[in-house]
Amino acid sequence: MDVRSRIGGALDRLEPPPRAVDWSLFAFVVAEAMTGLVSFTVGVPEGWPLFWLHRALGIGIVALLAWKLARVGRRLTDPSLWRRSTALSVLTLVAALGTLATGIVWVFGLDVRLSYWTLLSVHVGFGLALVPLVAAHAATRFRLPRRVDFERRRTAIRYTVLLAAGAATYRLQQAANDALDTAGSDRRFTGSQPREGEGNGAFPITSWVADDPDPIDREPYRLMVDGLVVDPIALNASDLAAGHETEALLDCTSGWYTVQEWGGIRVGDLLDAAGGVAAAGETPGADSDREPAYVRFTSVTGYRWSLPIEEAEDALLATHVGGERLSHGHGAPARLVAPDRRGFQWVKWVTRVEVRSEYDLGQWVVTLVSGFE
Ligand SMILES: Nc1nc2c(c(=O)[nH]1)N[C@H]1C(S)=C(S)[C@@H](COP(=O)(O)O)O[C@H]1N2
Ligand SMILES: [Mo]
Repeated sequence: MDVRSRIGGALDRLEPPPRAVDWSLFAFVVAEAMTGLVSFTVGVPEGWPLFWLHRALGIGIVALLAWKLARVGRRLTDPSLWRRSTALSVLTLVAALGTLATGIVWVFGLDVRLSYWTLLSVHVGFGLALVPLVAAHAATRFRLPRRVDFERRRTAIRYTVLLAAGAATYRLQQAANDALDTAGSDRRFTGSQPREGEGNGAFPITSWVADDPDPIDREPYRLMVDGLVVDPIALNASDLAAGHETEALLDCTSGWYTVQEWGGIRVGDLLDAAGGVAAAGETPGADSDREPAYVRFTSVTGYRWSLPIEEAEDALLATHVGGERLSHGHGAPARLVAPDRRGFQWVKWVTRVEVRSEYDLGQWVVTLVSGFE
């Protein structure tokens, strides 16, 4: 047997039965949406396996889609086979190809922009559209999976090989990036591309969804420090420039990162200025038995995020970047600098710092809708 037919034979053995291909595509797309969304919250290098899983699954989808198209492609190309559901199939295919293509181009480090969207944002858009499309598409030709399609040992081997081949392909791609010295080789483990330079002009101004407040006047500006603290206070803009400096990496989920020197006040010092965190029983009033656990940072727009107290104390409320006073777009007079957290958690235009006892579930919604009328 020559090498060609050997590889062909191996590929044939790897190919799941038709119904299993369909169900696997559905499961892989759902898994991609989940790993993709969860990866948005990961900023520490130990989180790398999640990103690798996302890439391996994506390459798995390429293989599954190739098998599927080899089987049913004629239903799309031969007009006599068109049915009402064909339009949906085509739409689903377009979304799938769009997601795959943007993902693949992204790993090569190409920095194409569609207006102010990075290719990674377009990838996310296609991916989010793909989930309901795949679900609707599956519903038009629903067939329950059968036990014979997922015979245990073969299934386990098949999917292990598929994912391992996906991871190996990604590893090869990285080697190609390094060898060809493409921009892709400078990417972080999160996939983000570097933005070099220092200060306000060195990195983009990014609002997560719709936040776009008017510039804040420094004179009337006050920062409230309250909640479970001993002596709630209001500080003005110059109180905040307390001369603490820290280098930290901002990694935005739209696919870029930058390392900057941030200046401002340590949040721990800020809480000390308010008499310190009040232990349970120390605050007057009805909620005196609350145990302080989180510090919540709220923007003038309502956008907000909380950090566990210990982490918050070491975070910075920044007034400066790269030695310059923060520009309005980057969050003046003060923005949160939360090392190891993804960019969307670095609240800009902070007007309130509040010690709380409870986890703030609402922040997940508020960051998506703040800024809308
Ligand atoms: N109030 C507020 N803070 C915000 C955002 C926002 O939309 N509103 N966007 C976040 C996102 S998604 C990122 S990546 C960083 C970007 O900071 P930059 O605009 O200074 O680059 O700010 C974060 N802070
Ligand atoms: Mo972001």
